[in-house]
Amino acid sequence: MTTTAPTGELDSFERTIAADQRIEPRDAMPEDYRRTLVRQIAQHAHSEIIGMQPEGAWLTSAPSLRRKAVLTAKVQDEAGHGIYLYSACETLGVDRADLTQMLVDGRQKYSSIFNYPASSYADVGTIGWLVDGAAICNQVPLCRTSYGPYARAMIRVCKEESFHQRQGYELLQTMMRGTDEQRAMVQESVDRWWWPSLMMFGPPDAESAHTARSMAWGIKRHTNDELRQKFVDMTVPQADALGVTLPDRSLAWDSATGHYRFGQPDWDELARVIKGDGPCNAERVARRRAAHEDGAWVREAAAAFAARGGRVG
Ligand code: FAQ
Repeated sequence: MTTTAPTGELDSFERTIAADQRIEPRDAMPEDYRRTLVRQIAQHAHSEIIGMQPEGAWLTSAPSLRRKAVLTAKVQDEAGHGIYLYSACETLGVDRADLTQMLVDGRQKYSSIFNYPASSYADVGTIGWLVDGAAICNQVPLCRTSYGPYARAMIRVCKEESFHQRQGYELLQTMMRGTDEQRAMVQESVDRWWWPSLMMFGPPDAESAHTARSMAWGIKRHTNDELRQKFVDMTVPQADALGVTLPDRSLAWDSATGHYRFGQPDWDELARVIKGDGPCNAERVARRRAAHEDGAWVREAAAAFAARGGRVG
């Protein structure tokens, strides 16, 4: 293991982790711990920012002023989450501008889920229900992650994700009380998003490169498969209450384990989407790159203003 600190100082790191206390930015930490956090937090931040695109595309065609206000608030929240997370990442000695550059150059990842199209308005509801629902399952335990700034950022993020999930579910409930055509839209949307939502938790534990190390360091508190199971257990009763069918014939309650049994997502598809070959990868990154380039003048103006000591004129 490479380290950023002398061995004695790393003893203190090991003691802090063993006592389940938080590591703070000025504490000594192994270089691999720092690098793992930068990778995960940056990917998480990029996901929040790229994740604005599928729903953001529906802002101009929301069916009422209320729906538009709710969706605008949600999409703005995602931008805020990205900013908290980039800030948390910067406490590890990296620069947000470099992270953004790595995203638009394809050198850093973001969640596979945002490479699927939002092709109907029902998708706004399904993203809130399933994608934010999966995000909550994954992120509530991250409020106890071992790195202090990441854990603190996650507390606020989770409160807001909870509102996002409810607004999505409420939208779907409204559509399910509507016409046959609206009910069919909801079912078609759920059919498309169910399996990609299960893939958000990452590959199966047996194939997960980082889980064991990240669990030992307290960065991850549960494995990918544990969180996927938790999501299924939480979501099946919600689907029943909504009146939709989840597209998995092997879904069944297992009274022996106290959990639902469910089928396996197409793991080859996840690998393809992660490598950049999903339905919308090229479009999402191109859009992010264009937005970054369009914002160059704002960054230049802000830098010039700061260089003058914040004085106008
Ligand atoms: N997509 O060894 P593992 C949201 C990569 S935010 C893409 O299991 P790890 C809010 C992984 O990076 C959603 N890549 O990795 C919202 C690694 O590649 P690397 C984002 C994936 O880190 C809602 C390789 O595969 N949430 O939704 C994926 O231990 C609605 C091996 O995998 C977070 O980022 C994937 N699904 O576990 C916004 C939460 N899965 O880096 C807008 C924090 C795996 O070696 C609208 N992150 N990979 O090249 C985590 O909890 C973890 O990083 C995991 C992956 C669980 C995602």
